[in-house]
Amino acid sequence: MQLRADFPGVVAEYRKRHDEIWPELAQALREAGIFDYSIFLDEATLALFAVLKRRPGDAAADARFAALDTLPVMRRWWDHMAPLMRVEPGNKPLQWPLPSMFHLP
Ligand code: RM4
Repeated sequence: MQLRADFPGVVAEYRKRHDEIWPELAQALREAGIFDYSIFLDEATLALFAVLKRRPGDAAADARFAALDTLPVMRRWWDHMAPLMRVEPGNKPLQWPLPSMFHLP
């Protein structure tokens, strides 16, 4: 994801809004099987790197994860965050995959 450099104080505001994440959104993320979710900032480029972990083997949680983008609370959150982030039409944050370069299990 990508923060917008033209929003004054964007880094502090992005952190503040996530420190105050809506309980309803946190609950939806957990119900989608997410048990560990972090977002890191590249301060030089304002790129955000998100990594989340999900519990395997729960088909209902898998279905909720697949449907996360359609939830009204997620859409409201995206609208709330859109002034701070580069977004697609509909305000979903722009996202792009990062190829794995190394993994030592
Ligand atoms: C991010 C972005 C993601 C959401 C997290 C909680 O800024 O909106 O879509 O999953 O917040």
